Amino acid sequence: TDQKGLKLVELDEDGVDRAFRDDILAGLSQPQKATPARWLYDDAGSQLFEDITQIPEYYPTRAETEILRDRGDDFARHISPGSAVVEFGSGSSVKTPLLLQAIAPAAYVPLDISGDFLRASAAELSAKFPGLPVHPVEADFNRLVELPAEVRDLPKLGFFSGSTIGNMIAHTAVDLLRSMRGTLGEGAQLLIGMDLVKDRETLIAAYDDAGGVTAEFNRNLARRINRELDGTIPVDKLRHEARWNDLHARIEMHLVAEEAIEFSVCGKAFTMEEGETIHTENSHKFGRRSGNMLLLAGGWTPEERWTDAEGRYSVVLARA
Ligand code: AVI
Repeated sequence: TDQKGLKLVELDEDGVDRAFRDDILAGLSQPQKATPARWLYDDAGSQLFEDITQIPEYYPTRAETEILRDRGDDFARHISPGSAVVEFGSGSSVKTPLLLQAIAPAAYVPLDISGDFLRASAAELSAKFPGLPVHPVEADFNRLVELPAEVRDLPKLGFFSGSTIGNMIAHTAVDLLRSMRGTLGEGAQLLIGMDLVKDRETLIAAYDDAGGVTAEFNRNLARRINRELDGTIPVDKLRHEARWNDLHARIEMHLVAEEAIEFSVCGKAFTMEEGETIHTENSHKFGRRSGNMLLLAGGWTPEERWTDAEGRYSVVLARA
């Protein structure tokens, strides 16, 4: 559920999601066609992402879960007792309980823009932790969020898992970190998952699995454009590609035209030459220093850091 809630839907007369249409038309009009990653997560895309978290090559979910499972004692030692856990996103049914179990918080506050996911996962957690006050807040956490009065005087622990921060370019990530700081207040702590730079083969395999699930996840965007924006993209002529961009330390997902194609979206004509791509996602990977630098730029001082046994993934504790 890491980022699928991040959409504010405003429909025009034809029932078209305006923000989606504007982003896609603008993105396809650039010399390097590029679309914001958030549009990958319609219902089908969200399900495909859930499937990705289970595939053998996609290590981040398993590595992060391992850390959350094994480092409970460390969390309990370093996180202020009696904190309110404020989760950015609706929470995962596996990872969130591991954290809550480890630190026995005073309250749990999931923040999500999608009320349905939010209520469903809040209900699930309430059932799992009967004594824990749960206060879901329907809000866009990219902006300042007013926390419920019940938790205002408690120490705060922000929780942002899944390395979703890696899907943002640095200035967007810094904006989000600063908003989180504003929402949680000075002195708050943040527990954040950050995927690590590693050998190219492991990274490419994680984003181009042999079973083709990630390819379907990527191509689903083109299908969604065809369905929702009256598009004529020949999806079968677009090949999924995962690229390592070393300058930016990120995996990029692209849809590559296998031959020259023409199509329209909302009545607007587009062409792609053979080999031309639509850049659909960035997934930045961090080193210890680059991860720390990003947090510092966002107003958070790193305090502790844990990695999985294979050193593929990190969970960082920082303080505002
Ligand atoms: C949600 N996000 C952290 C995933 C990632 O690893 O960047 C999205 C993803 N894209 C392809 N595979 C997974």
